[in-house]
Amino acid sequence: MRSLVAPLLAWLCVPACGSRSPLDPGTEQPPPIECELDTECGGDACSKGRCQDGFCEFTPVACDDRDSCTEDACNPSSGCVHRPLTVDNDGDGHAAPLPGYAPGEPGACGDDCDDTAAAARPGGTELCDGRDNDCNGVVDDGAVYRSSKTAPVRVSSANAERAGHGGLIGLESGFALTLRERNPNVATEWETFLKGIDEDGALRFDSRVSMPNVPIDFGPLAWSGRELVTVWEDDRTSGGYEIWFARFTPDGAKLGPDVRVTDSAHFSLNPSLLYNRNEFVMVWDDRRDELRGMEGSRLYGQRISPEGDAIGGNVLLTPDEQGVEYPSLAIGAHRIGAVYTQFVAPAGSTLRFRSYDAELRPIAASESFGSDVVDPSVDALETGFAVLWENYTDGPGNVLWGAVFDEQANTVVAPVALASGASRLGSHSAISLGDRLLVVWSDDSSGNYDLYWQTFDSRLEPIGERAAITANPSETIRPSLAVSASGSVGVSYEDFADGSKQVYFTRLLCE
Ligand SMILES: [Ca+2]
Ligand SMILES: [Ca+2]
Ligand SMILES: [Ca+2]
Ligand SMILES: [Ca+2]
Repeated sequence: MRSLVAPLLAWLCVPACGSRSPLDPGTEQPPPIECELDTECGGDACSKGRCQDGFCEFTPVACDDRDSCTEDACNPSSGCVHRPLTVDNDGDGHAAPLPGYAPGEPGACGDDCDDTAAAARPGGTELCDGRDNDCNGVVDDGAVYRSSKTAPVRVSSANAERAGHGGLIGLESGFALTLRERNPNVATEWETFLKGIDEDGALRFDSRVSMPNVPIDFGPLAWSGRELVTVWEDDRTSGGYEIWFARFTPDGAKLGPDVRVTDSAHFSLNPSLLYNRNEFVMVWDDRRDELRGMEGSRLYGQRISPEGDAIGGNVLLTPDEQGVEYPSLAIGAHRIGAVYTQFVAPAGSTLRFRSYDAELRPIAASESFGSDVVDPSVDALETGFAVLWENYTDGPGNVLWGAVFDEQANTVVAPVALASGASRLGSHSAISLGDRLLVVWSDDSSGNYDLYWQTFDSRLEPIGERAAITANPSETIRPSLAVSASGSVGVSYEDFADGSKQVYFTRLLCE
């Protein structure tokens, strides 16, 4: 009986085991091994041999550990290997959840709500440190903030003719931000820097983002717990702007060369960046499809591993829409939320919210809403994704709007004015604390643009009164917010107080 098995298997394999022809020696099974004793059959740690009816029979070792959070495999020399599907990057004893799972929910294989910080883990004690230390979904539970009484610090270089800033992010020690500066002694119009500052704004490091004489734009920042990433657009290649990124240590040392994300026949612009608990996600607007008759830009995305390697290729995120720009991203409990502008005739620039899974597959989309929309942002709250935006018609509007959508893109809070009353309101930034949203914006209610801040609950109801961050005679615009490990909220912004546009830093203190 046994002698029939091997030839029978070989015959069964002809149609079933690949595309090679039956004559291809690659499809032949090894000839049966004749034996009298089990010891003649050998085998290894993954396949036990025994002698049965005069021929060796091999039985694969079952490596199923019945744990859905491990990948079962067999090593011929050492035997079964059960590799955990999730890892504990910050070493606090709790792994990050699998992509698409909320921390600690069934199937998540991890319950660390923030695997970039050992100070945040289930069972931790809440501190005023910008982290959700006890993983209850709320950052710095119950903390209140007050404006710092110390004078703002200029962050842009003393010799910069003018400067602007991109991203701001909190680190274990202080903050990092991206700036571009115009220096009269340098050939390129702009140079872009990654600067590290301490809690008081004093310079810790000053690194160039890209090589000299590559005219690049500043971009957003993300932090994996080990490395900083910034992504930007530049036109060093012919044929239009492309998306690039670079990685840095928390001390500002650049890790490897610039990495090109797009190879698009047309402009790729306005990248947004997110650390999606396990990997980086970049989304930008791209005009590559105009050459195929599509009008206007569409959104594309790219996943990047923590080590800086591409995961798959560029992904088209808005297949049914054209004329979309200015994406902003946030990570919710299960989904990535994205908001972007969409040009719709005759309404003009409207907004759309979409959710995606961890592989950037679209889950749900809102209807278009708003009119004359500019400067959209999104942050994840316990109630859903808070979308904020402004208006621009013939000039800046005078309202900062907000709305909340759930992960299925249903409206949780309909559009509501978060700030109004000035004649012009020009820019904003927000950070989520889980159950509340800290918002800073620039308006001219003092007679010129100054910065104001206010906290809103997760239904966008105001908590307390608005308060001024700046009160000076110069125009103060474009705030960015980030929270540091000391719990203070860093505010970087642009101001003309020195006679040209420069970048400054101040902070709100956590109590
Ligand atoms: Ca962890
Ligand atoms: Ca953690
Ligand atoms: Ca908490
Ligand atoms: Ca905390």
